[in-house]
Amino acid sequence: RGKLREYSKEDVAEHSNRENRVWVTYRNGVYDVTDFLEMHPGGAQRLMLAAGGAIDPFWAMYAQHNTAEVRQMLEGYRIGDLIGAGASQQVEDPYANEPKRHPALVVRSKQPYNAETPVDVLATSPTTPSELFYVRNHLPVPHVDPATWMVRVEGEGMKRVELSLKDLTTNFKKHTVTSTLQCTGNRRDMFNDVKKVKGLEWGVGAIGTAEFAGARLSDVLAYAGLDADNLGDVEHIQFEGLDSDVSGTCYGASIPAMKAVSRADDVILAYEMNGRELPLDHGFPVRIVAPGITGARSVKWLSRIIASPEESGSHWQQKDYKTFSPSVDWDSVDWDSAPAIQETNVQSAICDPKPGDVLEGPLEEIEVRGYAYSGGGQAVIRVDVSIDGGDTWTTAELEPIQKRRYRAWAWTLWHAVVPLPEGRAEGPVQIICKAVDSACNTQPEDASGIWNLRGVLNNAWHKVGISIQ
Ligand code: MTE
Ligand code: MO
Repeated sequence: RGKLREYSKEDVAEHSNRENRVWVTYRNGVYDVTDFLEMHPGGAQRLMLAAGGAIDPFWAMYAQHNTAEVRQMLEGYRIGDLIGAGASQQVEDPYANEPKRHPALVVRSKQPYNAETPVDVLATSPTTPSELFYVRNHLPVPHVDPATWMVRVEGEGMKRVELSLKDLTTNFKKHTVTSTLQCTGNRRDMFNDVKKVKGLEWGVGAIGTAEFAGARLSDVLAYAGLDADNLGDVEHIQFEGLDSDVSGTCYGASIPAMKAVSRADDVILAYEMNGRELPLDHGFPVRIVAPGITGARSVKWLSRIIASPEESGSHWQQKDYKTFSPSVDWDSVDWDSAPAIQETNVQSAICDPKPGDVLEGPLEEIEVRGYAYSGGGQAVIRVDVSIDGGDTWTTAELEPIQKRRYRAWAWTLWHAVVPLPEGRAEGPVQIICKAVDSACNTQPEDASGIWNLRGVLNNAWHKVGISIQ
């Protein structure tokens, strides 16, 4: 290639808006990305954060986007070389201090770290061991000193309060909640069969159940002066985490204030998971656990609680974790037109057998095992299993942890012994499951009618193909 024009950092800095065109640098390359802005997978706004400067720190942060394919695409926008001070400077690796993880976790992305519980151990016990609990991180794991950690509680109708870990553990009653957390993208992989979706390729293992303990959020809000019987303008309780990106934007989410102030809703500031302090990946030292609500709102590494008339303004509340009709795609999506997901739909999955398993025949029956769960505290009242495409169903045996209606926060494990019809003792078998919750909601037969661009809340009948030999 011929010699390219040379630019200094200052030259690049002058191109930080659409009028002057938007330039960025990567290593010692200078790129005019104005025409690429609207095509940026994370949205133009995100790319604008780097306008007039280096994208290197962003790529170090969102390392999953730094692929050969993307770099090649970027090369198409190259207009010159960066010269002078600051050219090709090294970026500090924001992932240099990630915690050690159990090798059995099924990694879906390394940086940020995302991994699911291996299906062999998934739902084999009522609670998931913390080391094998799925991890969903959007950013590098922050390292927090528990001795100096504080949560700031403030906002409409409250006095500003700062609470240390000691305050939380000694001044507030310890409340234990066995709760399932499920990522909004659990089972996303199946959506790709309908039409490609954008997001981590989760199988059935982005879900887990743990015994969490901590201070009730309702107690903490009351302590700060929020009157549960008269919320005034307060509609939402927002949370912020200590994990942040290069621009200083931290992870954030909110839940409806009604849920936050209700004792029966069991939202806690958890400092224990399965009887021990929270692991680093799961929010040490303190996280929110909002049972019955999609995992994304249970903010880890908690730093702030804000009572507000508004929802969290974070990207994850406003521009992610929402559902749309199957006809809405990235070119037509209006994020403001849909509410943020809170309570989730009824779900179930088969964990054993696994896809592709070969069972030794001849067999008269197949033993099937899995989990079922519903949001909003609804209990699971039935799970049906079929091996003939849904013509006939065997009702599974349920092993509920909680049956309390409206407060069934944990999944229900189930197993079924399904008889094989005459003459089907060998060959391929497709096993199907579906659940019914205490609101009598059930799962859709296939994913086409619930497909959505972000690939969230897939709860189509779970189907597992095996064979008997
Ligand atoms: N909180 C912070 N601070 N940062 C995050 O990236 N991820 C959310 C939620 N809380 C997240 C967070 C999402 S999308 C999910 S599904 C759950 O945490 C996952 O919790 P886990 O990693 O403990 O399983
Ligand atoms: Mo999630």
